[in-house]
Amino acid sequence: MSHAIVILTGAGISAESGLQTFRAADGLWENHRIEDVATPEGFAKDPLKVQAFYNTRRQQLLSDEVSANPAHYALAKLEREFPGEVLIVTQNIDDLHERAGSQNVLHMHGELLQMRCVESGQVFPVHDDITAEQRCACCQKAGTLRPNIVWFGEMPLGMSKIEQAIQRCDHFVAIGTSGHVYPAAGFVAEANSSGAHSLEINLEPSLVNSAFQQTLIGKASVRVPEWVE
Ligand code: BV8
Repeated sequence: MSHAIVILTGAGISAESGLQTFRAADGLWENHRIEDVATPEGFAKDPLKVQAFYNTRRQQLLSDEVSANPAHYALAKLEREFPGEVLIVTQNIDDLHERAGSQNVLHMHGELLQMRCVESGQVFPVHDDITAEQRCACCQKAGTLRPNIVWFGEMPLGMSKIEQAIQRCDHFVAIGTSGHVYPAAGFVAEANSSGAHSLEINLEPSLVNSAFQQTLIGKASVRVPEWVE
């Protein structure tokens, strides 16, 4: 039987790369709850505000201060050396797993460096600001571009692929996620019922820590390379 590992990562794996986590910002941005800004309703109500929120985070991600950290590199090494499949299901919208060399990465909440045409659903790479006046390459209309990001109330990406991978895996590892957001926080229960060994690596026990068979507490940049070794 081929071995397979599913690794679920959250904002905590990118914290030491200089990217803010949600709970550290106690879910706030310019005194708005992320859950209120990162929603289709928030975008419909004030697209400029929401675009500005993501333009700021994109600039931060592309700045020289932000780079992959030892946790990202350890997972890329695991993918190269493990004699089976390693799938990273990330809730993060940054590209730090890819910068560290991981190839089998599924961004279930979308990607900050992509935008999507609301008319056609076509996805484009983006490396600078998205503005309201910008004409879309596919429909030539201004104002039809949105961040290719899954907002609260929207269906996460790749769910059937994720569910199949979890059913098949024999190791399920969650790294740097607080267990607040579903359906990601429910994956460990699925992994346990498909007989996988479940491990949580986090700075503190998550809201779903009791569902994990094993826990490693500590910083991802320290614990993940230790675990990969
Ligand atoms: C959906 C993109 C349905 C945006 C994101 C009540 C019960 C259950 C569910 C719900 C409910 N009410 C509403 C829902 C659904 C909702 C939800 O779960 N809400 C929560 C708030 C209750 N979920 C959804 O809406 C999802 N969609 O359910 O669709 C559906 C079905 C059919 C058809 C249509 C729809 C969509 C959720 C996706 C939202 N988008 N991101 C953006 O990024 O701007 S979520 C966003 O927040 C992140 O992507 C991430 O997932 C989440 C933050 O979570 P974490 O990654 O865990 O980060 P956090 O800061 O919370 O934790 C960091 C952890 O790291 C901490 O534990 C910390 O201790 C640790 N840490 C810190 N430093 C380190 C560290 N660990 C190690 N080392 C360190 N150095």
